[in-house]
Amino acid sequence: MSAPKISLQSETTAKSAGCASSTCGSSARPSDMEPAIWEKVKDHPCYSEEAHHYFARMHVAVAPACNIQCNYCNRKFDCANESRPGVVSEKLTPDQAVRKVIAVANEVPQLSVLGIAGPGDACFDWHKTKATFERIVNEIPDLKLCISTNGLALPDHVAELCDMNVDHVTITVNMVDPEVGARIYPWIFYKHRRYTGVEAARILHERQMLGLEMLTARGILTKINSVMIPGVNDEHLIEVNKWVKERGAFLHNIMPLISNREHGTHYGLTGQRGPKAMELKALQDRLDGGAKLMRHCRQCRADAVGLLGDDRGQEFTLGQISDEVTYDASRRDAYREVVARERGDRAVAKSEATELVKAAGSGKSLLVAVASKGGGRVNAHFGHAREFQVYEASPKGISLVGHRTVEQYCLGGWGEDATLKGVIAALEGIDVVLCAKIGDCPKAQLRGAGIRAMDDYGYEHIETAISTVYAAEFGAKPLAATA
Ligand code: CLF
Ligand code: SF4
Repeated sequence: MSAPKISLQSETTAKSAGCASSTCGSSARPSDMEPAIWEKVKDHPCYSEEAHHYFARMHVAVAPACNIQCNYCNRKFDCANESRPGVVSEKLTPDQAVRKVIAVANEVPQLSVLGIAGPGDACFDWHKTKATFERIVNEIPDLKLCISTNGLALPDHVAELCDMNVDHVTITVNMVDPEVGARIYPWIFYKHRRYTGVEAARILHERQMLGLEMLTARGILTKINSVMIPGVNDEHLIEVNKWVKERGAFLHNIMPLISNREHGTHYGLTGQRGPKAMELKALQDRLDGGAKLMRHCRQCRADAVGLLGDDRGQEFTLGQISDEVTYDASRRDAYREVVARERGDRAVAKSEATELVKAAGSGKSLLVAVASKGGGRVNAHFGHAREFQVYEASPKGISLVGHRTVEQYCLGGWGEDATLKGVIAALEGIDVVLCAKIGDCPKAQLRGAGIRAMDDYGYEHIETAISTVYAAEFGAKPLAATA
């Protein structure tokens, strides 16, 4: 049987000139990362920003029970179009989960990680989490296993996580001061007892720190997720960042509170607002130099499937999966070979782009929103984008600093004015939009809002396109002229 034909995405390489660099097959490991760590993160879309352009995760919703209550959570509410942790369309038994993972692995060659992120707590609902992982290790041994937990039951399962080769654990830590915690957690259930108030928050805090220390001691990479709740813990997250850095956290991911009245959460019902995109960025910028930040989180559903910015979960509901599925590794294997070549070329392009931006010596920064379908390229049409990746170009280089979710503006060849207004509002603070194609009308309306939209760099590597715009803006020579 011949190997299946796989490309990154048909549009991704449409204008690339083929493999011109000498880095084909390069692992493109960043210079500041040890080889053993790179091996663990290079295919994990959450732990490596670079990997998220190429690789996908899937969550299986096998763990519905939870041992605490967070004021931002209501697991009864479900909307298939919404992306928010704890939200799920159907809960699965471990057997159903294994069937679904195999079906997805056969269809989504980018799949590299299986995560259990609820819809309750993966460590509290431990038997289902463990049963699922044990079966998957036998079926698809190279799939990375990952869990997300509130941390209360985590210390009880660290040894088993180690035994199952789970390399990646996320703990949600919203406070290190129980007084702050009492405003986030009304109760916890611990050792057959219910605790409330400051006492509940103190126990949770101690268990979270113990779990983190145990994972660090065993070399398991631990990411800390924190929900930024304005007026409750926003300033306090600076302290949280220090604590988790001292205890060996690999990444700190600060996520905006999602709070709407219709979600029925305590915060939603009491009018607690979430932060604006620029408030989140300002806090993240203040943490520069602390625990390394993750800035590309998409706040996934507990049944998400696919690249981080492109949830395909609705294509893989149980009703769409046949009763008998057998794993076929050929598509995933072929895809990995393509990615190895592509990421080597991208590393060269990124390094050249960074040099160009630094050489401009302007001292200015530019916030650029990019429409991308993956592969690290400017390859989505403005009207088709459901999110924009936000990059900052500054004398320090070019970095991904977040994303903005939008409603798709163009459906079936025409766009709604009201939708466009929402897109423009979501792009607040952005200087330039880069996309593969944009019409005159949205371009003009963006210009009216002070945002320049360009489709001159369609299908380029993202960093190459940004550096060319930056150089043109601030007076340095464009990349082509320096080659
Ligand atoms: Fe899932 Fe979480 Fe593992 Fe990733 S998600 S359990 S670490 S595989 Fe990723 Fe989603 Fe953000 Fe989580 S983008 S919410 S950080
Ligand atoms: Fe909801 Fe997770 Fe909090 Fe449990 S830990 S209440 S599932 S957000």
